[in-house]
Amino acid sequence: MAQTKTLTPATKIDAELARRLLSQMLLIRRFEERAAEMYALGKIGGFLHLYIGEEAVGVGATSVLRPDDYVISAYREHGHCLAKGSDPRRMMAELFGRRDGLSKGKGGSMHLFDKSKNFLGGHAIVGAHLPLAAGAAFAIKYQGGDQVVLCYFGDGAVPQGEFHESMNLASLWKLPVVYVCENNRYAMGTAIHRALAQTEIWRYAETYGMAGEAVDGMDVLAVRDVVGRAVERCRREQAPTLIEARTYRFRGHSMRDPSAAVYRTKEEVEREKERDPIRLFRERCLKDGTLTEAEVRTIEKEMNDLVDEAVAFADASPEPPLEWLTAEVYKE
Ligand SMILES: Cc1ncc(C[n+]2csc(CCOP(=O)(O)OP(=O)(O)O)c2C)c(N)n1
Ligand SMILES: [Mg+2]
Repeated sequence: MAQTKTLTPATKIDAELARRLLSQMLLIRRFEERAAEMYALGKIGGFLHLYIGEEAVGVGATSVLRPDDYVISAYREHGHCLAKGSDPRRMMAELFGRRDGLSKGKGGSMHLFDKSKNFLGGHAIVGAHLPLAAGAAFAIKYQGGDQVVLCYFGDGAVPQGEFHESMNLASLWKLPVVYVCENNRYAMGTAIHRALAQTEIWRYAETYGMAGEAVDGMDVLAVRDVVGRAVERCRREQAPTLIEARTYRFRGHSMRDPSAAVYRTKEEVEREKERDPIRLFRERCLKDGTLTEAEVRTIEKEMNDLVDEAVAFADASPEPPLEWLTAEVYKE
C-alpha cells in the first residue's frame, strides 16, 4: 500500500504556491536560528527544541489545510504553529516568557497554543496528545462538521500505548484525523531500531485497518501531496490516515544536547544536511524557472525582517505580573 514518494522534476508548480512554501520554511528556519541565539544570551529559559531540518513536513502538510482545521503537536512545535499562521511576534514573546506571549508567557517554547488559529498546542508529554487529537476529531464528527485534525508526533511516541489506543479508536470510530509521524530516527539519544520492533512506522496503519503511507519528509511537495490525499479522505469518508514522514533534525535534541552528541556520527549529520529541505526546494524552483534569484532574495529579506521584528517585540514585552502565576491555571 505505501511507498516513499518523490516527485518527478518535470512537475512544475505554481509560482504563488512556491513563494508561500519557501517563505514559510524560511520563516521557521530564521525564527529558530534567532531563538537559539536568544537562548544563548539567556533571554529564553527552560527547554528549547529546534525543528531545523524538518521544516518541509510542517509546511507541506499545513499547506493543504483550511483555516478552520485543527493542528495539534508535541514540544518541537514552533514550525507547526508558524505554518498554521500564528503571529511570530507573540510566539517569540512566549519563548521569552513575556506577557504578550501566545500563552501569556506561562507556557514557553513547549506550550504554544493559539485558539484563534485552531492550534491546539504544544504538548510536552510524549504521546499524550494523540488521544487528544482523536477527541478533537470525535467532537468534529459529533457536531457534524467537516474539519480535520492534523496531529504531529515523533517516532518516540510510537512504542507507547497512547499511539496504539489512538490508532484503534480513530479507525474504529472513523474519526477525521490525520496522524503525521515525523520520523527523524531518534528519540533523544535512542535510535529507532533500539526502540521499535517494526521501524517502518506507516505499517502500523494496516494493523488498525486504516490508510497508511510513507513520504520523503525533505520534499515539501511530496508531503503536500500525501497529506492532501489524506485530508480529502478525511473530509469525504471521515476516515483517518497514518503518515510516516521521513526526516532528520539537524540540531541536537534540545539546546541542552550538543549537536555533536555521541549517539549519531558527524558523518551521518553532514550527509543528511545535504538534503536540506529548504535548499532542495529553492534549487528546484530556480532550476525550473518558477522563481528567480531576485525573488528568492526578496523572500529571504522579508522573512529576516519579520523575525527581527518578532525579537524586538518580545524583548519590549513586559514580564507577566506575579498574580498571573495562579490565574487561569485550572478551570472547572
Ligand atoms: C511520557 C514521556 N516520557 C519521556 C519523556 C522525555 N522525553 C522528552 S522528548 C523524548 C524523546 C521523544 O522523541 P520523538 O517522539 O522521536 O520526538 P523528537 O524529539 O525526535 O522530535 C523523551 C523520551 C517525556 N517528555 N514524556
Ligand atoms: Mg524522533
